[in-house]
Amino acid sequence: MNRMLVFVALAAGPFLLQGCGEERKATEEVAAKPQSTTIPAPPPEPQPHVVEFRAVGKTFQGPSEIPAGWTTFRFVNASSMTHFAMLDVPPEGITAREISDAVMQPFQDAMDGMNAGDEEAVNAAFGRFPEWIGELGRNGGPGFLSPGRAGQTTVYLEPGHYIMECYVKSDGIFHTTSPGEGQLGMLLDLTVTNQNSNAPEPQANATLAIRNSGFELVSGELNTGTNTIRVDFIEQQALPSFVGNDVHLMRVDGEDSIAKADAWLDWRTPDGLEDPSPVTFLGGINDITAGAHGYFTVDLEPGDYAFIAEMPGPQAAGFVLPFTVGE
Ligand SMILES: [Cu+2]
Repeated sequence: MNRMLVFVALAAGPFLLQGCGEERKATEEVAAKPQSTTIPAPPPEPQPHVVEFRAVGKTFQGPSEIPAGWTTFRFVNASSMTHFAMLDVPPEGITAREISDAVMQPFQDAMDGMNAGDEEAVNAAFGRFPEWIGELGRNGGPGFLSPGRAGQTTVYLEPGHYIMECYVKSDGIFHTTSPGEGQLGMLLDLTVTNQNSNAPEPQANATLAIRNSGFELVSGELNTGTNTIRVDFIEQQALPSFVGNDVHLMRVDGEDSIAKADAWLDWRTPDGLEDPSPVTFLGGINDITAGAHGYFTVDLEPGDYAFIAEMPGPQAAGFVLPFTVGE
């Protein structure tokens, strides 16, 4: 068949089909008539858009592409370690592989130097950071979560490229550090498409404000059962630990729980961020730009808890807010 014949056959196709279906079409119209008098059903309520990511061993598992808009990250910690899932916004064209080589390896070398008390090695490692490190942005993501738990954190995602990371340590090695040539640690490329999920913003029962001076519960209260906490990042800062303001929820089981967590949350010390964590973490939300906000949802049993930040000395800085939930 030459090209012209193919065209003729395709063009004739629909007409031939229509001819065959004429009789059936008339019958359908009669049957459909009573329906035209019924009131059309209201459009379904927009539902939260939930994406699930799992921590398995020292890896992230989850979709590589998700729609834009309000996105609820259901983070399942299926491992025996504490993890979190910070969302980085890398400079244009920078992938997880490049971050691994150019940023995470120098961080590991610096940590090794700190543990060895070798200041020269620490400075040499920090000196290897690429120029673009200052352009690395952050967009929240689930906070610390103890083994076997699931957490829920909701953030607004613009279309673009994100990288999920967890830099808890095991045996002095950051989870972000490549476990071997060509392999990625806890770093995951995530593409947010131009399509918007149109998911609604969550409804919160309490609002926590974050300023550079610390936490303040500005409205609502925490109750037994399910709580959704809105977190307003009113101010953001560059801390000496290279990160900024965030909030995590911990259980206060004993008198020294807060002191233990306070010491653990500085990754620059040998025991800092080293798994296992000294307290139980129930989730939270990582750094977001000043002026933005996000949410996290937790189920609380009666007991004592505290909001706490991942930074050097959170308690002295105003970033510990204890609270009690009654029966
Ligand atoms: Cu981890």
